[in-house]
Amino acid sequence: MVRDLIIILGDQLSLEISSLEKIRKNEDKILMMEVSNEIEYANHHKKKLVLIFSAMRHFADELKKNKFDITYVEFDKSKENFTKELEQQCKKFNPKSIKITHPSEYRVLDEVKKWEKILGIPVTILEDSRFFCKIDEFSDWANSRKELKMELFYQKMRKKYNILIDNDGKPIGGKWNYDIKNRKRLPKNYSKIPNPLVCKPDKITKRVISQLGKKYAKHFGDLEPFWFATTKEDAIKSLEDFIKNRLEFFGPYEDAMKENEKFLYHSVLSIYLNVGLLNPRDVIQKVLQNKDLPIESIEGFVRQILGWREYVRGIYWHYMPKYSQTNFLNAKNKLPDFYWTGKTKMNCMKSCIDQTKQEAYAHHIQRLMITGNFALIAGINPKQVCNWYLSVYADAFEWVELPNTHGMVLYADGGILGSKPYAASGNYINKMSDYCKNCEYDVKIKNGKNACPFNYLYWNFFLKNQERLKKNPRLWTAFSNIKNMSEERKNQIENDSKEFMKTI
Ligand code: FAD
Ligand code: DLZ
Ligand code: SF4
Repeated sequence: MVRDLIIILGDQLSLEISSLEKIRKNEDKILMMEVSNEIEYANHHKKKLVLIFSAMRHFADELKKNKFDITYVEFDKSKENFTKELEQQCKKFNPKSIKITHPSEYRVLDEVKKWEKILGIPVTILEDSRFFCKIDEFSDWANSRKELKMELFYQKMRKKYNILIDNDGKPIGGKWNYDIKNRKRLPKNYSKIPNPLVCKPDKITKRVISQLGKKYAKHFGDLEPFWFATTKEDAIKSLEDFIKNRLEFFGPYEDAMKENEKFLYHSVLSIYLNVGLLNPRDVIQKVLQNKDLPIESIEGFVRQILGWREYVRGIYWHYMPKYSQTNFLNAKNKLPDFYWTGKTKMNCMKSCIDQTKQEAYAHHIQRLMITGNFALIAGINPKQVCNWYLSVYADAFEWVELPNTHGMVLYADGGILGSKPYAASGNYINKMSDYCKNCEYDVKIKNGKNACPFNYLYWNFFLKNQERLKKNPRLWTAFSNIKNMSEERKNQIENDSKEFMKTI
C-alpha cells in the first residue's frame, strides 16, 4: 500500500518542488499524467506541447534515476483529465493521502480542490516555494494599499531579499530603477547578436515530436525545428549562454525591435522558468555575479524576474476568479483570423505573428506594442485575445499570461495592473523598429487607404473611450489633442477605422 501519492504537474518539474521535500522513497509514490483535456483546452502551439511533454518525460527519468517510485502515464494511454486518471490510479494503489504543490493556475486548483470529496482521500496542497513572494504575502501587501504599483512591490522584494542593496540599505548605483536607460533603438551598425542556445532533440524529444505530430497536427505553429532545452542541465546551459552572450546589452535594447531579429538580447528563459527547469533564485544569483556588466542590464533583468514576474502572479491570485471576467473598455470585436495565419499587409503584425508561428516565442515589446497594441486599439474582445496569447507562446500559463494580456495590454481590468492603456500609433513602432520600411502602408500618412492603420485606430480608440478614460491624468495629452480636433478630422478617423475593421 502506498502512503502518499504525490502528483507532479507539467510545470512543476523540479527536484526542489515542495511536494517532494518530505517524500519517503520506500513508501510514497509519484504520479505524473499527460491528459488530453490539458492539451485540448487551448490551441497550444505544437512546440509548447513538445516542450512540456519532453520535459515531463525527462524529469520522470531523472526521478527514476534517483530511485523514486514513479508512475508516468502518456497521453495516448490516459483518461481525459487529471481527476479521472487519478481515480483510476487510486483504485490501483489505494494511497492513504494525496499531496500536490499548489497548481499555478486557478482552473487546475479548482479541479484539485474537488479531489478529496470525489476520491474520499485527504489531499494536502503545499505552497509553491519556487516563488519569492507567497500568495498570502502579496494579498496582505495589496490589502494594505490603494494603488498596487509594481515599482513599490519590487522595492519591497529587493529589500526583503537584499538584492542590489548596499551596506546602508540603499539601492546599488543610487537608483531603484534604470528603466530610463532601457529604451534605446538598435543602431544601424550593430554587431551580430548570438541566438539562444540550440539543443538538439534527443531520443525522448524525437518520440514526443512523432507522437504529437500525428495526433495534434492541426494545433497552431511549426513543430520543427525544435530547439528548446528539455532538461535542467540544458536549461542551465541556456542561462549561461545568455549571461555570456546577451546580458550585457539586455538593458539598453530591452524595448527595441528589429525585423528578422527574433530574440535580440532577450534571455528566452521564461519557457524554462515557467515549467520548473530553472529556479528564479538560481537565475538571479548567477546574473548578480556579473558585477562588471552595466547596472542597467543587471537591474533591468532582476526587475523582470523579482519584480514583474512575482507581481503579476500576486495580482492573478489576489483577484481570480473575478479578474478574467472584466471588460472595462467593453471591447467586443472578434479576433481577426490573421492572428492565426499571419496573412495581413501590416508588416509589423505579419513579422511578429510569423515569428510566433515558427518559434512559439516573441519578446515582450512585440507582445505588448505590436500584437497587443493592435488588439487594444482595434477593440478586440479580451477573452479572445487572452485565448490567443495562452495558446501561441511556449511560456504561456494563465497565471502569467492573463495579467499581462487582460491587464497590462488590454486595460480590461480598469487599471489594477497598469496606470494607463499602452496605446500607441505607428509613430512609436517606427521609432523603436524597422518594420515600417518594408510595409505596404505608409507610417507617415494619417488617413486614407494607404495610411498606417495604427495611426487612425489609435485616435479612434481615444474617441471611443473618451468617457471611460478622460479623467486619467496620464492621458491628458491625448485628450487635449482630441479637444482641439476638428469634427471633419474626427469623422475621417472614424470612417477610416470602420472601413479598415470591415476588411479584417
Ligand atoms: P526577458 O526579456 O529576457 O525577461 C527575463 C524574464 O523576466 C523572463 O524570462 C520572464 O520570466 C520575466 N518577465 C519579463 N517580463 C515579464 C512580465 N511582464 N511578466 C512576467 N514575467 C516577466 N510571460 C510569460 O512567462 N508567460 C506568458 O504567458 C506571458 N504572456 C504575455 C502576454 C503579453 C500580452 C505580454 C505583453 C507579456 C507576456 N509575458 C508572458 C511577459 C513577457 O513578454 C515574457 O515573459 C518574455 O517575453 C519572455 O521572454 P524572455 O524570457 O526572453 O524574457
Ligand atoms: C499545458 C499542459 C499540457 C498541454 N499538458 C499537460 C499534461 O498533460 N499534464 C500536466 O500535468 N500538465 C500539462 N500542462 C500544464 C497544465 O495545463 C497546467 O498549466 C499546470 O498543471 C498548472 O496549472
Ligand atoms: Fe506597422 Fe504601420 Fe509600420 Fe506598417 S506602417 S509596419 S502597419 S506601424
